[in-house]
Amino acid sequence: MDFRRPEMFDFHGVQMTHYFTDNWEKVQNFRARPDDIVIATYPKAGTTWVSYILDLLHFRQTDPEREATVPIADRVPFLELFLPSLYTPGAEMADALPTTPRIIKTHLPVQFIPKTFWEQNCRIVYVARNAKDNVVSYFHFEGIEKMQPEPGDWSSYLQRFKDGKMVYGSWYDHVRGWWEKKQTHSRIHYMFYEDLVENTGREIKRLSSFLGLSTSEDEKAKIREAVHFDVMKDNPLTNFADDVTLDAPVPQFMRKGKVGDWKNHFTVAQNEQFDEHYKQKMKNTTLQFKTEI
Ligand code: PPS
Repeated sequence: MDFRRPEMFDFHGVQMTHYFTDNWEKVQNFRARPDDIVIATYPKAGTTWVSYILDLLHFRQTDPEREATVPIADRVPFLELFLPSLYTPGAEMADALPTTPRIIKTHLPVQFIPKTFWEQNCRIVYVARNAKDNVVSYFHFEGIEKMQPEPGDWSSYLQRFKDGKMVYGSWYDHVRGWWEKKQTHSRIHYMFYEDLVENTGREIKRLSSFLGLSTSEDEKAKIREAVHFDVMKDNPLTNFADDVTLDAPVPQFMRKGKVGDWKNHFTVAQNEQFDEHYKQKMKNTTLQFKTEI
Protein backbone atom coordinates (compact mmCIF):
# COMPACT_ATOMS: atom_id res chain seq x y z
CA MET A 1 0.00 0.00 0.00
CA ASP A 2 1.51 3.26 -1.10
CA PHE A 3 0.65 5.50 1.77
CA ARG A 4 2.45 6.39 4.96
CA ARG A 5 2.01 8.40 8.08
CA PRO A 6 1.95 12.07 7.09
CA GLU A 7 3.57 15.19 8.48
CA MET A 8 1.41 18.03 9.76
CA PHE A 9 1.80 21.49 8.33
CA ASP A 10 0.23 24.87 8.78
CA PHE A 11 -2.70 25.28 6.44
CA HIS A 12 -4.26 28.76 6.62
CA GLY A 13 -3.55 28.78 10.35
CA VAL A 14 -4.72 25.22 11.09
CA GLN A 15 -2.52 22.12 11.38
CA MET A 16 -3.50 19.66 8.67
CA THR A 17 -2.07 16.77 6.67
CA HIS A 18 -2.06 16.41 2.92
CA TYR A 19 -4.68 13.63 3.03
CA PHE A 20 -7.23 16.31 3.87
CA THR A 21 -5.95 19.22 1.78
CA ASP A 22 -4.75 17.67 -1.50
CA ASN A 23 -8.20 17.92 -3.06
CA TRP A 24 -8.84 21.42 -1.72
CA GLU A 25 -10.09 23.06 -4.88
CA LYS A 26 -12.63 20.31 -5.56
CA VAL A 27 -13.74 20.39 -1.93
CA GLN A 28 -14.13 24.16 -1.93
CA ASN A 29 -15.97 24.06 -5.26
CA PHE A 30 -18.30 21.29 -4.16
CA ARG A 31 -21.88 21.89 -5.29
CA ALA A 32 -24.32 21.30 -2.49
CA ARG A 33 -28.05 20.75 -2.83
CA PRO A 34 -30.49 22.38 -0.43
CA ASP A 35 -31.44 19.03 1.10
CA ASP A 36 -27.86 17.88 1.73
CA ILE A 37 -27.12 17.21 5.39
CA VAL A 38 -23.65 17.84 6.78
CA ILE A 39 -22.31 16.07 9.84
CA ALA A 40 -19.41 18.13 11.16
CA THR A 41 -17.16 17.30 14.10
CA TYR A 42 -13.71 17.61 15.54
CA PRO A 43 -12.19 14.12 15.00
CA LYS A 44 -13.29 11.48 17.53
CA ALA A 45 -16.32 13.35 18.79
CA GLY A 46 -18.91 10.79 17.70
CA THR A 47 -19.05 11.33 13.94
CA THR A 48 -19.70 7.71 13.04
CA TRP A 49 -22.36 7.31 15.68
CA VAL A 50 -24.34 10.35 14.59
CA SER A 51 -23.75 9.64 10.88
CA TYR A 52 -25.33 6.25 11.38
CA ILE A 53 -28.29 7.71 13.27
CA LEU A 54 -28.89 10.24 10.49
CA ASP A 55 -28.65 7.52 7.88
CA LEU A 56 -31.09 5.26 9.70
CA LEU A 57 -33.55 8.09 10.35
CA HIS A 58 -33.70 8.71 6.64
CA PHE A 59 -33.29 5.33 5.03
CA ARG A 60 -33.80 2.43 7.45
CA GLN A 61 -37.38 1.90 6.43
CA THR A 62 -37.27 2.94 2.81
CA ASP A 63 -34.08 1.11 1.85
CA PRO A 64 -33.52 -2.05 3.94
CA GLU A 65 -31.07 -3.35 1.33
CA ARG A 66 -28.76 -0.41 2.01
CA GLU A 67 -29.09 -1.04 5.74
CA ALA A 68 -27.90 -4.61 5.27
CA THR A 69 -25.09 -4.15 2.77
CA VAL A 70 -23.54 -0.67 2.53
CA PRO A 71 -20.69 0.28 4.92
CA ILE A 72 -21.10 3.56 6.79
CA ALA A 73 -18.09 5.11 5.01
CA ASP A 74 -19.91 4.66 1.69
CA ARG A 75 -23.24 5.87 2.98
CA VAL A 76 -21.77 9.01 4.49
CA PRO A 77 -18.67 10.06 2.52
CA PHE A 78 -15.85 11.99 4.15
CA LEU A 79 -15.79 15.18 2.09
CA GLU A 80 -12.14 16.24 2.26
CA LEU A 81 -10.54 12.77 2.37
CA PHE A 82 -8.10 12.31 -0.48
CA LEU A 83 -6.22 9.04 -0.67
CA PRO A 84 -6.97 8.06 -4.27
CA SER A 85 -4.80 4.94 -4.28
CA LEU A 86 -7.21 3.42 -1.77
CA TYR A 87 -10.49 5.28 -1.85
CA THR A 88 -12.58 7.31 -4.23
CA PRO A 89 -12.00 10.92 -3.15
CA GLY A 90 -14.63 12.03 -0.63
CA ALA A 91 -15.84 14.97 -2.71
CA GLU A 92 -16.45 12.68 -5.70
CA MET A 93 -18.22 10.13 -3.57
CA ALA A 94 -20.42 12.80 -2.05
CA ASP A 95 -21.19 14.22 -5.46
CA ALA A 96 -22.21 10.81 -6.76
CA LEU A 97 -24.32 9.73 -3.78
CA PRO A 98 -27.54 8.25 -5.11
CA THR A 99 -29.63 9.14 -2.06
CA THR A 100 -31.85 12.09 -1.30
CA PRO A 101 -30.86 13.61 0.97
CA ARG A 102 -27.13 13.11 0.75
CA ILE A 103 -25.43 12.90 4.14
CA ILE A 104 -21.85 14.19 4.09
CA LYS A 105 -19.21 14.00 6.80
CA THR A 106 -16.50 16.57 7.46
CA HIS A 107 -14.04 17.45 10.22
CA LEU A 108 -13.38 20.93 8.85
CA PRO A 109 -13.37 23.89 11.21
CA VAL A 110 -16.23 26.27 10.46
CA GLN A 111 -14.12 28.75 8.49
CA PHE A 112 -13.15 26.05 5.96
CA ILE A 113 -16.65 24.80 5.15
CA PRO A 114 -17.26 25.17 1.42
CA LYS A 115 -19.49 28.20 0.86
CA THR A 116 -21.98 26.16 -1.15
CA PHE A 117 -23.36 24.66 2.07
CA TRP A 118 -24.18 28.13 3.40
CA GLU A 119 -25.54 29.30 0.06
CA GLN A 120 -27.85 26.29 -0.16
CA ASN A 121 -28.81 26.71 3.50
CA CYS A 122 -28.13 23.03 4.19
CA ARG A 123 -28.87 21.47 7.54
CA ILE A 124 -25.70 20.90 9.54
CA VAL A 125 -25.37 18.66 12.58
CA TYR A 126 -22.31 19.50 14.70
CA VAL A 127 -21.27 17.04 17.41
CA ALA A 128 -18.93 18.16 20.17
CA ARG A 129 -17.26 15.99 22.82
CA ASN A 130 -15.62 17.12 26.03
CA ALA A 131 -11.93 17.90 25.56
CA LYS A 132 -10.60 15.29 27.97
CA ASP A 133 -12.36 12.30 26.45
CA ASN A 134 -11.82 13.71 22.98
CA VAL A 135 -8.05 13.87 23.39
CA VAL A 136 -7.92 10.36 24.87
CA SER A 137 -9.91 8.94 21.97
CA TYR A 138 -7.77 10.82 19.44
CA PHE A 139 -4.58 9.55 21.10
CA HIS A 140 -5.64 5.91 20.82
CA PHE A 141 -6.91 6.40 17.30
CA GLU A 142 -3.65 7.92 16.08
CA GLY A 143 -1.87 4.90 17.49
CA ILE A 144 -3.72 2.61 15.09
CA GLU A 145 -4.58 4.91 12.14
CA LYS A 146 -1.71 4.92 9.66
CA MET A 147 -3.22 7.89 7.85
CA GLN A 148 -2.48 10.04 10.91
CA PRO A 149 0.87 11.22 12.31
CA GLU A 150 2.49 9.09 15.04
CA PRO A 151 0.96 10.17 18.36
CA GLY A 152 4.15 9.80 20.44
CA ASP A 153 3.85 9.44 24.20
CA TRP A 154 0.74 10.47 26.13
CA SER A 155 2.15 13.41 28.04
CA SER A 156 3.62 15.14 24.98
CA TYR A 157 0.42 14.36 23.08
CA LEU A 158 -1.64 16.06 25.76
CA GLN A 159 0.62 19.10 25.53
CA ARG A 160 0.20 19.16 21.75
CA PHE A 161 -3.57 19.02 22.17
CA LYS A 162 -3.45 22.01 24.50
CA ASP A 163 -1.26 23.84 21.99
CA GLY A 164 -3.66 23.05 19.15
CA LYS A 165 -1.00 21.18 17.22
CA MET A 166 -3.34 18.43 16.09
CA VAL A 167 -4.68 17.39 12.72
CA TYR A 168 -7.66 19.77 12.21
CA GLY A 169 -6.07 22.18 14.63
CA SER A 170 -7.17 23.34 18.03
CA TRP A 171 -10.13 21.57 19.66
CA TYR A 172 -10.88 24.84 21.46
CA ASP A 173 -11.09 26.83 18.23
CA HIS A 174 -13.10 24.10 16.52
CA VAL A 175 -15.86 23.72 19.11
CA ARG A 176 -15.99 27.47 19.77
CA GLY A 177 -15.98 28.42 16.10
CA TRP A 178 -18.98 26.20 15.38
CA TRP A 179 -20.72 27.32 18.59
CA GLU A 180 -20.42 30.95 17.59
CA LYS A 181 -21.70 30.21 14.10
CA LYS A 182 -24.68 28.40 15.56
CA GLN A 183 -25.75 31.56 17.43
CA THR A 184 -26.69 33.21 14.13
CA HIS A 185 -27.47 30.22 11.96
CA SER A 186 -30.66 28.29 12.70
CA ARG A 187 -29.86 25.36 10.42
CA ILE A 188 -27.04 24.17 12.72
CA HIS A 189 -28.01 21.54 15.29
CA TYR A 190 -25.20 21.63 17.88
CA MET A 191 -25.20 18.49 20.01
CA PHE A 192 -22.98 16.77 22.54
CA TYR A 193 -21.52 13.26 22.69
CA GLU A 194 -22.19 13.17 26.43
CA ASP A 195 -25.91 13.85 25.92
CA LEU A 196 -26.06 11.07 23.39
CA VAL A 197 -24.51 8.63 25.87
CA GLU A 198 -26.77 9.87 28.65
CA ASN A 199 -30.03 9.65 26.73
CA THR A 200 -29.72 8.29 23.21
CA GLY A 201 -33.50 8.18 22.70
CA ARG A 202 -33.93 11.88 23.53
CA GLU A 203 -31.13 12.88 21.15
CA ILE A 204 -32.55 10.75 18.33
CA LYS A 205 -35.88 12.50 18.86
CA ARG A 206 -34.20 15.91 18.68
CA LEU A 207 -32.38 14.93 15.52
CA SER A 208 -35.56 13.66 13.92
CA SER A 209 -37.30 16.91 14.66
CA PHE A 210 -34.35 19.01 13.42
CA LEU A 211 -34.50 17.05 10.16
CA GLY A 212 -38.22 17.73 9.86
CA LEU A 213 -39.08 14.03 10.03
CA SER A 214 -42.01 12.44 11.79
CA THR A 215 -40.30 9.24 12.89
CA SER A 216 -42.63 6.91 14.76
CA GLU A 217 -41.91 5.87 18.35
CA ASP A 218 -41.42 2.30 17.22
CA GLU A 219 -38.94 3.34 14.55
CA LYS A 220 -37.01 5.52 16.98
CA ALA A 221 -36.76 2.58 19.38
CA LYS A 222 -35.41 0.37 16.60
CA ILE A 223 -32.83 2.97 15.69
CA ARG A 224 -31.81 3.32 19.32
CA GLU A 225 -31.13 -0.40 19.45
CA ALA A 226 -29.19 -0.42 16.18
CA VAL A 227 -26.87 2.39 17.27
CA HIS A 228 -26.03 0.98 20.68
CA PHE A 229 -22.25 0.78 21.13
CA ASP A 230 -22.18 -3.02 21.36
CA VAL A 231 -24.36 -3.45 18.30
CA MET A 232 -22.32 -1.03 16.19
CA LYS A 233 -19.13 -2.66 17.41
CA ASP A 234 -20.34 -6.06 16.17
CA ASN A 235 -21.69 -4.70 12.90
CA PRO A 236 -19.08 -5.01 10.12
CA LEU A 237 -20.82 -2.15 8.29
CA THR A 238 -20.20 0.29 11.13
CA ASN A 239 -17.05 -0.95 12.89
CA PHE A 240 -14.58 -0.22 10.07
CA ALA A 241 -13.64 -3.89 9.93
CA ASP A 242 -12.36 -3.54 6.38
CA ASP A 243 -10.47 -0.29 6.83
CA VAL A 244 -7.02 -1.04 5.45
CA THR A 245 -5.45 2.05 7.00
CA LEU A 246 -6.27 0.84 10.50
CA ASP A 247 -3.38 -1.10 11.95
CA ALA A 248 -5.38 -3.12 14.44
CA PRO A 249 -7.94 -5.86 14.74
CA VAL A 250 -11.56 -4.91 14.24
CA PRO A 251 -12.77 -3.79 17.66
CA GLN A 252 -10.38 -0.90 18.11
CA PHE A 253 -12.20 1.80 16.14
CA MET A 254 -15.14 1.20 18.44
CA ARG A 255 -12.87 1.44 21.46
CA LYS A 256 -14.86 2.20 24.64
CA GLY A 257 -17.64 4.64 23.85
CA LYS A 258 -17.69 6.09 27.36
CA VAL A 259 -17.85 9.45 29.09
CA GLY A 260 -15.08 9.81 31.68
CA ASP A 261 -12.48 7.41 30.30
CA TRP A 262 -10.07 10.36 30.63
CA LYS A 263 -9.79 9.47 34.32
CA ASN A 264 -7.87 6.36 33.30
CA HIS A 265 -5.32 8.48 31.43
CA PHE A 266 -4.80 11.85 33.11
CA THR A 267 -2.55 11.97 36.16
CA VAL A 268 -3.69 14.25 38.98
CA ALA A 269 -1.08 16.83 37.95
CA GLN A 270 -2.03 16.63 34.28
CA ASN A 271 -5.66 17.11 35.20
CA GLU A 272 -4.97 20.19 37.32
CA GLN A 273 -2.81 21.77 34.65
CA PHE A 274 -5.36 20.92 31.99
CA ASP A 275 -8.21 22.50 33.98
CA GLU A 276 -6.20 25.67 34.50
CA HIS A 277 -5.35 25.95 30.81
CA TYR A 278 -8.95 25.06 29.85
CA LYS A 279 -10.32 27.91 31.93
CA GLN A 280 -8.17 30.37 30.02
CA LYS A 281 -8.99 28.95 26.60
CA MET A 282 -12.73 28.72 27.26
CA LYS A 283 -13.33 32.02 29.02
CA ASN A 284 -15.84 34.33 27.35
CA THR A 285 -17.92 31.52 25.95
CA THR A 286 -21.26 30.11 27.00
CA LEU A 287 -20.25 26.69 25.71
CA GLN A 288 -20.29 24.10 28.52
CA PHE A 289 -19.29 20.44 28.54
CA LYS A 290 -19.88 17.54 30.88
CA THR A 291 -16.79 15.48 31.63
CA GLU A 292 -18.77 12.90 33.56
CA ILE A 293 -22.38 11.82 33.65
S1 PPS B 1 -13.67 9.68 13.49
O1 PPS B 1 -12.56 8.78 13.12
O2 PPS B 1 -13.17 11.03 13.80
O3 PPS B 1 -14.74 9.70 12.52
O4 PPS B 1 -14.20 9.07 14.87
P1 PPS B 1 -15.62 9.36 15.52
O5 PPS B 1 -16.62 8.45 14.93
O6 PPS B 1 -15.89 10.82 15.51
O7 PPS B 1 -15.39 9.00 17.05
C1 PPS B 1 -15.03 7.71 17.49
C2 PPS B 1 -15.42 7.64 18.96
O8 PPS B 1 -16.85 7.51 19.06
C3 PPS B 1 -17.14 6.31 19.75
N1 PPS B 1 -18.40 5.72 19.27
C4 PPS B 1 -19.44 5.48 20.09
N2 PPS B 1 -19.62 5.73 21.40
C5 PPS B 1 -20.81 5.34 21.96
N3 PPS B 1 -21.77 4.69 21.26
C6 PPS B 1 -21.62 4.42 19.94
N4 PPS B 1 -22.58 3.79 19.27
C7 PPS B 1 -20.41 4.83 19.30
N5 PPS B 1 -19.92 4.72 18.04
C8 PPS B 1 -18.70 5.27 18.05
C9 PPS B 1 -15.93 5.42 19.47
O9 PPS B 1 -15.88 4.33 20.33
C10 PPS B 1 -14.82 6.43 19.66
O10 PPS B 1 -14.65 6.81 21.03
P2 PPS B 1 -13.68 6.10 22.06
O11 PPS B 1 -13.70 6.94 23.30
O12 PPS B 1 -12.32 6.06 21.44
O13 PPS B 1 -14.23 4.74 22.31
